[in-house]
Amino acid sequence: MYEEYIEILKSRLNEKRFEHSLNVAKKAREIAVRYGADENKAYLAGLLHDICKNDSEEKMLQIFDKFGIILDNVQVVSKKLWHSIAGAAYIEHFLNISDKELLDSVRYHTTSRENATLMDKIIYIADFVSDERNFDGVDELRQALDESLELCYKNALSMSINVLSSEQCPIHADTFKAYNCVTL
Ligand code: DGI
Ligand code: FE
Ligand code: FE
Repeated sequence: MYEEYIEILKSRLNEKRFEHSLNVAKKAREIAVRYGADENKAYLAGLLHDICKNDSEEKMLQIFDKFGIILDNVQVVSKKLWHSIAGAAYIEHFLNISDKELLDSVRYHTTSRENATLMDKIIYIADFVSDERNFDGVDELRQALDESLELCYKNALSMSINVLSSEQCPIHADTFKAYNCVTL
């Protein structure tokens, strides 16, 4: 069932990113089982979430152009946000996947968003705590996840905002909106 997608990923991603995608898929399925979401959808969204990560800027700009995607000011300068926007469009239009929940979870896997769905949160978190991640604080995030999805989600958003602001990067409004609407 996933084989055709795995072959496509292998052809589009470098080895490290391919392994990351498999790990995120596995983690997403695990979180979905634990927190009552569709485990197959979570696995597939995890597999595909970084499908455009190794694309050139030109290729992603072509995708935006082809599908009428207009970037806002922060997105224009934050090229690291491009792969999630391009990825969702690629999956919809080239892989013919129409499931909105899956597409949105890929679209918002980097910034998250206001009123994120359970699937959005699962992919956002799985991307953060997948097996190969080893940044400072990742074990605390994994512990938080054992306790509460919301707690882990809030801590991950907070960590992103801290890291980005310490590096004086622009922070997308979707990240702040996501953070502000967590009720904990
Ligand atoms: O694609 P991954 O590396 O697996 O993870 P990701 O999609 O979460 O991308 C993380 C990168 O995106 C990381 O370098 C930080 C950057 N990023 C996330 N949110 C923002 C951002 N960069 C800017 N400038 N603004 C954001 O809001
Ligand atoms: Fe990503
Ligand atoms: Fe990722």
